[in-house]
Amino acid sequence: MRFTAVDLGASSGRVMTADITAGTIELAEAHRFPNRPVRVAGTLHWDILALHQGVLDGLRKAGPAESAGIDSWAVDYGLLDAAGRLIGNPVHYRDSRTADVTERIDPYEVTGLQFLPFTTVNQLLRERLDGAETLLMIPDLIGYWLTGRIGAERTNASTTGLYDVTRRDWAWDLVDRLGLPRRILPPITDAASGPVRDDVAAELGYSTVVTQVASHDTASAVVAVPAASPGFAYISCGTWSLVGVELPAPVLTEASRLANFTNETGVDGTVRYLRNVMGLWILQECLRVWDHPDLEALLAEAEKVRVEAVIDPDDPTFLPPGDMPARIDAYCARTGQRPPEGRAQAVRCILQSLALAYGRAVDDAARLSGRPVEVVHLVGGGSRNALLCRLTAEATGLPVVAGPVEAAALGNALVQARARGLVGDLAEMRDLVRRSADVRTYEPRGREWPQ
Ligand code: ADP
Ligand code: LRH
Repeated sequence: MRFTAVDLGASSGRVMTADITAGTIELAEAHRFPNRPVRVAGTLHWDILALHQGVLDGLRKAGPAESAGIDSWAVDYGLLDAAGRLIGNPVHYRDSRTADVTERIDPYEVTGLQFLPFTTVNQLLRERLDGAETLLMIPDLIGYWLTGRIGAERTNASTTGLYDVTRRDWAWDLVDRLGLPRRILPPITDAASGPVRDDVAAELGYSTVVTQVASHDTASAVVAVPAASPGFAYISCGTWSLVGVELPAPVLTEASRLANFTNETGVDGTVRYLRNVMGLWILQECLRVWDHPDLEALLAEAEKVRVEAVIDPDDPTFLPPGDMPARIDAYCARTGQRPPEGRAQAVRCILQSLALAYGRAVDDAARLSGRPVEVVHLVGGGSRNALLCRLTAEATGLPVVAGPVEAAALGNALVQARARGLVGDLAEMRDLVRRSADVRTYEPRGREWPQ
């Protein structure tokens, strides 16, 4: 059976077809389009209409399938008025409107979330909500435009700072305490599906059903981690790196809060216990500032150089868009280190620093959850970066299994296949990925760079 996975990442959107049988899964790219944020009158927005157009173009190119599913980055949302029209254009989580947020407002023991300044709740408190009737997270918004159906998909709802991770419902007491209108939060859904609107079917040239998947891209990516047993950590490695373990229940201890670990909801009641690491975003911004040199050639050069400097990728200076090479230099000056010289050294400095941050996060996840970790699965676009994978094996002291690259799209398609009875539980879905995906293992060796 053929399924279509729409996966909107912070750097690109893609529409993939997945041909799934009881024993195999074959993924192919139907369409890829850049996700280019737009600054308007000082505010950084997602170009939501261009993204929606990319989805329509992709669905048209992909052609008919059993169903389609949508996932995207978390946290961000659109607001609808009483007539169901979008009010304003969704704001990007890297916009400066939350730059002054330095403390959490949602209680850790309720939401279980790490502190991130741009969490939905912090954005909402800086938003005019007078005319707003409905809040839709980005995949729910695209789903609404395709099908006319309104709902809050659970995995994404769990990233808002307004979700009670234990009671598995909106944290209504918190919503009331913050003075946010209850009406804007739609019912939380786990398995909603429905046909596309007639006008959408006319535009696509066929009709299809949109099946609700784990619409938070990280939740979908973790579904497709090809782990064979529970003792694994994952690094979902794209624009962000999400580093942690999968658990049956949240960890809401004080030690966990202090280590800034999050408990996001996954499929089948699982918890993604992880920390956000700033990820390849820093490299992406360097490439933009350097006018897009060839990444693979640059990585080959970075293999050959040595550099001492280490940055903390999670330093707030690296969050907003901007001149990352200059910020790395400034960071090094501030911390008494010799800055990297030239692009290859800068790239190596970023990758070593990320690998060290991954090492800390994997250690913390294992220690705070009590879950032993024997292997690290690195999935997403970063799994194509052999140097990063090797450094990660060195920094964690564990074998790193790299791939699949398009984990989120695979997880998206697998959850659709399950809705049609083609596959069973998480273990079965992962078996299928293990049998079909291209992965490469990097064994740990001695570290070749300073701590
Ligand atoms: P997102 O879903 O956040 O848009 P992806 O999972 O698509 O991110 O990953 C994008 C990242 O993958 C890029 O920033 C880049 O660093 C890395 N990447 C993509 N292609 C390659 C490649 N050929 N070699 C090394 N790294 C790559
Ligand atoms: C990764 C991701 C991550 C969130 C961030 C906003 O794409 O969804 O899980 O923290 O974007």
